[in-house]
Amino acid sequence: MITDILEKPASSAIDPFSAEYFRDPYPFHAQLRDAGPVVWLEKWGVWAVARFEQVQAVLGDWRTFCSGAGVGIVNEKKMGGWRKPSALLETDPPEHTANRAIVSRILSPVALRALRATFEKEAEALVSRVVGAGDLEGMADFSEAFPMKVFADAVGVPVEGRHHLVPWGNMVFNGMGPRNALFDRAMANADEVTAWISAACRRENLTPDGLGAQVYKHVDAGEISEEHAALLVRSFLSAGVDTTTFAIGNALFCFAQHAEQWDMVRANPGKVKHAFEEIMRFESPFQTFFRTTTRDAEISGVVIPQDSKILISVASANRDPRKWDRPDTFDIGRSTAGHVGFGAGIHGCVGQMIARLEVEVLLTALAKRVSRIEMRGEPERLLHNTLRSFATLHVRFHA
Ligand code: OVV
Repeated sequence: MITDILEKPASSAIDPFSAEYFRDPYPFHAQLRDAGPVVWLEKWGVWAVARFEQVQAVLGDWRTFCSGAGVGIVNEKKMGGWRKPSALLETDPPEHTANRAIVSRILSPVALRALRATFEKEAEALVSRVVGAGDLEGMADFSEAFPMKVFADAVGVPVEGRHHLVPWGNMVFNGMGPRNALFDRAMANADEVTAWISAACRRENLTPDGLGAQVYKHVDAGEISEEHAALLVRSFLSAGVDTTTFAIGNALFCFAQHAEQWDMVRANPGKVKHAFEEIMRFESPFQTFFRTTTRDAEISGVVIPQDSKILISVASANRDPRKWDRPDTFDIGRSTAGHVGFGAGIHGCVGQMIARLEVEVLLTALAKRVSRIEMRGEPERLLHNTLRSFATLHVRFHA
């Protein structure tokens, strides 16, 4: 029990779940960082950390800042959530450790090597379809099309009904926010979408050689139950589509706006890998999520009571001038070491290697064929409780 209040906490009226914030979060990030190391958000009655140092500290201390009460704004231990908690995202050690070990092996770099050739072939095919094809809607026709094909194939999801993965991702990630209009809209068709997802996670509906089927090997080995395997497969479907779709969209936007950076990639395709890390820093697709205090906790001298929700803005940490030089400059030549676009600590993105593989392969294929990514008209910003990208992004890929 901490008895001395060391510092008076900063307080802010900023609403990180408002349309104004989603349209341009960066000035709000600066205000939150400057307000203090941890800030009370009056509108929702939760805390927020927006500086790099404190974001890293919170993510590094799962004993104090747990995930088992959910990583959305709702305390799922107290209130219950809208879905059964994820066995990976919303658990703490020791349960988390065992689940993570299973998925981590399935998604390890060595295990993923077998996927590269197929991803490359599909990337070439997609790029061939879009290059010189005139005006395209870069989200649906490109950014979403790729993961929906290669990731869904890799997991081994049925082709029929696959479109349900998009509204499901919308439910999962908007569902981490408060009960606002975005939340309600995402849940509008929840029963039908959930039914399809549940079925897709079952052994008999997965291809026998995919990543999903590999989870069921642990059932055969007597380690986990059939239901538990289905829940782990659900994590692939929840975390693997929107995140990469939106990362690709953000990449198109960054390179359309910074043609000289695209020229650098084209001049040296070996730079693609690193360029993706800068995209993850500069326009992190997964912007915010929560932790919950397991006890009275101290952050830089401020006492946060037990059972408090803390918003973690990885997006803000990735642009904190206390950490980064010229944080608001998109520069594929900079060091991106330490960015928290994939999170950090024991919950750091377990799928980051497959995400990197997808984006690297796709941007490499694009760099070979496309001299310029031209934005056609104003992109339409996606208003979303946790993810940052575009609803529509009209582009033209010049040969
Ligand atoms: C990282 C992430 C995001 C969304 C859902 C999940 C994980 C999950 O495990 O369900």
